[in-house]
Order: sequence, then C-alpha cells, then structure tokens
Amino acid sequence: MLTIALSKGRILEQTLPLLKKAGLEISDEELNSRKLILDTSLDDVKVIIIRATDVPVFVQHGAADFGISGKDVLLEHGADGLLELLDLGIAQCKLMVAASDEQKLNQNTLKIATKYVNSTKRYFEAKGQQIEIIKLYGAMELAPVVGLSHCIVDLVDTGNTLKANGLVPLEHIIDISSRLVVNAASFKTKNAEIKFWINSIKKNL
Ligand code: PRT
Ligand code: MG
Repeated sequence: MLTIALSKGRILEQTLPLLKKAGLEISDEELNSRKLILDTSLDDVKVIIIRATDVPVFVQHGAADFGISGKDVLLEHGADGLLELLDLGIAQCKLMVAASDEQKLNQNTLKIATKYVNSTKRYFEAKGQQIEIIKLYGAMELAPVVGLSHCIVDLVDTGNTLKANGLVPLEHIIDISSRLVVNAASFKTKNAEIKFWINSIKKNL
C-alpha cells in the first residue's frame, strides 16, 4: 500500500495530469466527493488531500509515503525525515520582497509582514539587515497598505496581486516550484515502488 499526500488548489490541479501520465488516475467522482482519502485507479495506491502546509508534516511522520509540496513550504518546514527527490517544475513562482516603493526598504529595523518567517530571516540575516517580522497567515499585501509593516515577503506569480494593492516587487529571494518529497523510512522499506513512481513521473515531465 502506498499513500500519496497532495494539497487542494493549484498543486493538485497541476499534479493530476502528471500522475495520469505516469499511470495513476483519480476519478472525478472521488475528486468531487468530500472524502479526504481518495481511491485511485490502482487498488494499492491512495491519495490524501490536505492543507499545503501539512503535506511535509504527513510525509515526515510516515502518514504518507510521499507527497508534493511547494519549495516555499519545504523551506519553512525543514528537511527532517524528508527526502526531496524530484523537482516537478509546476506551480512556479518567486518568493519576493515587495513594498509601495524602494525607499520603504531603507529602515534601521525593517518591519516585514510574511508567513515565510524562516526564509525571510535567512535572507535578511545574510544581508546584515535588522528586521522585525510580523507573522501573518494570509492577505500579506494588506499589511503595508494599513501601516502594519514597511514591506512584505510573499510569493509572486504574475504580479497582479501586488499591483492591485499598490505594491511593487523589489527583491528576488528564491525561485519556487513544487517538489516530490519522500518519507526517509518509506524510501528504504518501499524503495522499488517509490522509485517506480518517481521514474514514471520523471519520464513524462
Ligand atoms: O490556503 P492554504 O494554506 O490551504 O493553501 P494555499 O491557498 O496557499 O494553496 P494554493 O493552492 O494557493 O497553493 C499554494 C502553493 O502553490 C504554494 O505553496 C506555492 O508553492 C504555489 N504557488 C505558486 C503559489 C503561487 N504560485 C501564488 N501566486 N501560491 C500562492 N500564490 C499566491 C500569492 O501568495 C499571492 O497572494 O498568489 C498571489 C500572487 O499571484 P499573482 O499572480 O497575482 O502574482
Ligand atoms: Mg490560498
């Protein structure tokens, strides 16, 4: 039995065609049901649907053998017990610093609203810039507008969300895409099975 962890939303949408090409299908009936454990076209493979940020947690603890997760989420979670074995190149975006204008970044202590606390700390520590982080769980773009922070660190794709809120992308922290992560113990005990799926997905990327 193999359990794969996926998150709802854009990662699921972009992963399903990859799994299909690799020989694993999930019916619309399963996808449209309210079930969190979905049956697949193969009896010995199940898919669980969870929050994006929970995917590395389930995989780390072996509740899923492997999962697909954004690099942004993995950088926050840490690599403990996880093997990042494949870059799927899907759900691409950039982690960036954004503000209403460049001058806003000139502060002795820069106030930053973000949910990416670890990546933000690492980036500004390397630059030697003193910061104060205001941890938010969403709608980061709002923070500079209402004076909660000088800038934000968030994912940017088209840039439309920033623009709509009067913000501009200023500094590029890292390119993001989704990665296939494997539970380290599963990779030993179910090595052939997991390698089979990694290779099948890889062949069709
Ligand atoms: O809400 P929940 O925590 O359950 O998950 P989620 O809503 O964050 O999930 P979802 O489906 O949005 O997928 C999140 C994953 O997709 C992230 O972890 C990234 O790896 C990846 N991804 C790729 C993105 C984007 N692109 C993206 N543009 N995740 C979020 N965004 C958001 C961004 O935060 C901003 O609000 O889209 C907005 C910017 O988009 P543009 O096109 O206006 O620049
Ligand atoms: Mg969301």
